[in-house]
Amino acid sequence: MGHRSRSRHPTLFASEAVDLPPGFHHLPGFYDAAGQRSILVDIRAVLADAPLFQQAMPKTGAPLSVKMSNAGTFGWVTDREGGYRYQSRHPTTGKQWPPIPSSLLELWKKLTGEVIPPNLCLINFYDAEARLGLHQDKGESSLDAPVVSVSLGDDATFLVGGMSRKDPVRRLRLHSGDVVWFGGPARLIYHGVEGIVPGSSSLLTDEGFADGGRINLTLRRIDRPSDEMT
Ligand SMILES: O=C(O)CCC(=O)C(=O)O
Ligand SMILES: [Mn+2]
Repeated sequence: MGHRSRSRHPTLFASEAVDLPPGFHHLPGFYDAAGQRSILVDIRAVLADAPLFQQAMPKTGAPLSVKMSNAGTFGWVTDREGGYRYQSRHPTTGKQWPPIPSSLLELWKKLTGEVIPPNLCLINFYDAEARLGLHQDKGESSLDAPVVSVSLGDDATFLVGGMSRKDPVRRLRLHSGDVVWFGGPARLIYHGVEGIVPGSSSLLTDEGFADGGRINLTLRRIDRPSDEMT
């Protein structure tokens, strides 16, 4: 296999991305069609209790293009006044987040071998215009525990960077049913979502999510006693 020359942002898709960083795992097709539907049933129940909501950037209040919700003891929330934070309640309903579905707790254990379960499941919904800029999963999330993420619905172009924001970025095409997880030396890797490929999967529309799009579920562990929560 010849080496292709590397531009600043080389385009590499899953089958070519043989040199993912140590600690970064991409499991294409981890869930088959039935497995994907089953997870979506669980997520639909979570969203019925904790609907997707509009996040906003700290200070500017600029809206995030990705709509979000959460399950677990903590949820990730951001708005102009409060900035990025983890909190126990949904910002618009005021209710505690529903529990993380057991299917996802099992996934976490199976993949990572971690004894302590995740206590946050961020639910990201991407429509045709949504994207997520390069970032590290930092804040109060535990650096000892990995991050596990499940893709459902339309394909996404996932960006895998390095430990510095300036490091070259490679593009990884994520399909419905793929799982990505990263920990150890890759725990603080820069990553993001450049965009989705609208209409590339019928999973969400088949399951009654009228607008199609992509759902991503991100499991993390937050190291903070729950009695300190807002
Ligand atoms: O949507 C994805 O695949 C990644 C989501 C992500 O990085 C995050 O929520 O922190
Ligand atoms: Mn992330």
